[in-house]
Amino acid sequence: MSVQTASHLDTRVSPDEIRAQFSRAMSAMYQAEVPLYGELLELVREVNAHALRQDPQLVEQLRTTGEIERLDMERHGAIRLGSAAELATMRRLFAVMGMYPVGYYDLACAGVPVHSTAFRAIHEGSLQQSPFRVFTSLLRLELIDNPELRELARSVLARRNIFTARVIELIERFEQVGGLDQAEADEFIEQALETFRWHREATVSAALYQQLSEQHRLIADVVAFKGPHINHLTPRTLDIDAVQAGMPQRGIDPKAIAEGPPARRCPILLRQTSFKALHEQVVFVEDDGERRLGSHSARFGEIEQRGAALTPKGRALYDRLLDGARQAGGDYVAALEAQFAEFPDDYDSLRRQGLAYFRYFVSPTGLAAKARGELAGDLEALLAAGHICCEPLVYEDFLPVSAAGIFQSNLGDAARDSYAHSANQDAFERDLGAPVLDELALYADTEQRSLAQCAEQLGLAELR
Ligand code: OOG
Ligand code: NI
Repeated sequence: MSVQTASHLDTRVSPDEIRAQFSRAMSAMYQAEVPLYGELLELVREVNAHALRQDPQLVEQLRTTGEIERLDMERHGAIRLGSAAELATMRRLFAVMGMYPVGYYDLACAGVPVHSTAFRAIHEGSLQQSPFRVFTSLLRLELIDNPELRELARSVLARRNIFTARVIELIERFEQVGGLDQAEADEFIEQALETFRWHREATVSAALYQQLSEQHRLIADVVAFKGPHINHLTPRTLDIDAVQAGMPQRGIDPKAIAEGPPARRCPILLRQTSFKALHEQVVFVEDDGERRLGSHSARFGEIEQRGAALTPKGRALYDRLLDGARQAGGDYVAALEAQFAEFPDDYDSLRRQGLAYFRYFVSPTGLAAKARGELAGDLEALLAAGHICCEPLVYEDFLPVSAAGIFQSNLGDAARDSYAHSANQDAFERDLGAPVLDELALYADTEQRSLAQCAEQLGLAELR
C-alpha cells in the first residue's frame, strides 16, 4: 500500500459519523423551515424525561441495549422521488452515510401511487451511532390514467436535476477511494442537504399544478417542485399517548388515532401519529414567465414510539389482528384492543413463543459463575439462572398500513380505492439499481451475533 493511500485512510470519516452529522444538520434545517417541529422536539424531550423518571425498569432496559444514548438523536424523515434515475442516485448518496435500502413497501394497494423502501444503517453497532432513517418513495407515473398528463409529468420530471454537481463528484470520490476525509464529509453534508431543502418556487404553472393535483395530491407534490423536500422528520418518544395528549396545548392538532398496535405494557413494532400538513405559500411559474402566488401542503409533523421487532410468526399474528380490527367496524380503538388481547404482553412469552427478536447479554453473575466453573447448561437454563439476560430488539423499520394512513391523512384525500397494479418489487429494484435487503434477516443476524458474543464471553462452544 502506498504512503498516500495510507494517510488518506487515517483521516477517513466513517459513514456512521457522516450519517450522525447529516442527521443533525437535517434536523437544524427542518427546524428553521418548520418551527412547529422545534416545538414538537421539545414536547417529546419532556415526555421522554418524564417516562424515564417514572420507570426505572425502562431505564435499565434502554441502558442495556444502548438505546438510551441514541434516543435524543433518533428520527426518521421521508421523501418522494419522481424517477428511476433519482432513486438510483439517491441510493448512492445514502451509501456514503452507511444507509442501505431495507424492505419494500407497496402503497398502491392502499390507493397511494408510490412504492417505497427505507434507507438506514443495518448493523446494531452502526444503528447505535446513528439510527437516522429515510422512508423513500418513488412515484409510479404509470398509475396516472390520463396518458397526456402522464407524459407531461414525465417530461417535467426529466428536466429537473435534484442533485448538485458537487455532491455527485463527492459520491464518485467516495465510491472510488472508499471514504471521505472530514473536509470532504463536511462539504458532502452541506451539498447533500440541498437536495432535501424546501423550494418555494414551483416548476410548473398553476393550471398544470391543478391538473396534477386532481389526479392525486401526491403527484403534484412530486412533479411540481424542484426537489424532494423532506416532508417530515419524526422524533422517537417513549410514550406516544402522553405526547398525543400534550399536543393541543402547544397548538398542534394530531390525527385522531395513532397508527399501529394499541398501547401495551410491552410495545411492539411501531405506533405513530401525525399532524396535518402546513399550508405553504408557493410561487407558480406561468408559461409566459409570469409568477403567480398559490398554496401547497406537503410537510407535516409526526411522532413515533418503537417497540420490539417481530419474527415472521409475530408479524403474521400482528397482521391478522390488525386486519381483524379494521374489518370490525364500530369503535376502532376498542376493536383494536379487543383483537390484540390475543397478543402476549410480556417479554417472556414473546420470546418463548418465538414472536419477537431479542438480544442477549452476559450478566455479571454469569461472568462470576463462569469464573467458578458453575455455569448453567443451555440457553434457557442460563436465562433462568440469570447468567444471561435478554432485551427485545427494537423495530427499525416501517409498517405499510401505517404509512398509508400517514400519507392519506396528510394529503387530505378521501380514502381511495387501491390501484389495479399493485406490488412490483422487481421494477422497484431495477429502478433502484440494487435489491432491497430483507429486514427480518437483519434482525435474525443481530440476534445471532448477540448469542455468539455471549457464547464467546462464557467460553461456550455455541448458544442457540
Ligand atoms: C411517507 C409516509 C410514511 C411513515 O412513518 O410511515 C412514513 C410520506 O408521506 O412520504 O413516513
Ligand atoms: Ni414517517
